[in-house]
Amino acid sequence: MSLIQWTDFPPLGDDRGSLVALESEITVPFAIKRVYYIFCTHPGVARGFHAHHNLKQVAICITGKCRMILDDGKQRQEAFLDSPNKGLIIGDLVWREMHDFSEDCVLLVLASEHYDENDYIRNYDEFLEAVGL
Ligand code: T46
Repeated sequence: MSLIQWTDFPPLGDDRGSLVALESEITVPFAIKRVYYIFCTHPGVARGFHAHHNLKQVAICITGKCRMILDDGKQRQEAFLDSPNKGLIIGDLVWREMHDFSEDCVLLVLASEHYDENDYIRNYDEFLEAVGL
């Protein structure tokens, strides 16, 4: 099974320009409790390197691009985020890393839960234990 699952946002633009609507529990497959965005990432910086016990997210590159690695402990796959028209769905207990941010990258993330540092697994060995490997 592929770890890389996308949700597509229908283009609603017209001859004036582009428009995308993100709809909770419709094109975003959960009720959105939190929105955050990552931008002005310094050159060469990689982020993430953790998993979550209970957090579903959709990540959308609004401008620019970055590369996301998802890892379920058995397989490691990568996705290139470079379109405001599609979101990468990231489920529970998936290790994620973000690399190769372009200077103009704005990564918007929609989350199913409020921020909770206790939900993070920031050690890869603990992550493998959590997924039963
Ligand atoms: C994820 C990837 C894709 C908060 O206080 N509230 C928040 O909602 C978030 C997301 C972060 N923070 C604080 C926690 C840290 O002190 O902001 C700081 C940076 O967070 P972190 O190092 O976790 O950032 P990333 O870019 O490594 O990871 C983030 C999300 O935290 C994470 O859930 O899946 O983006």
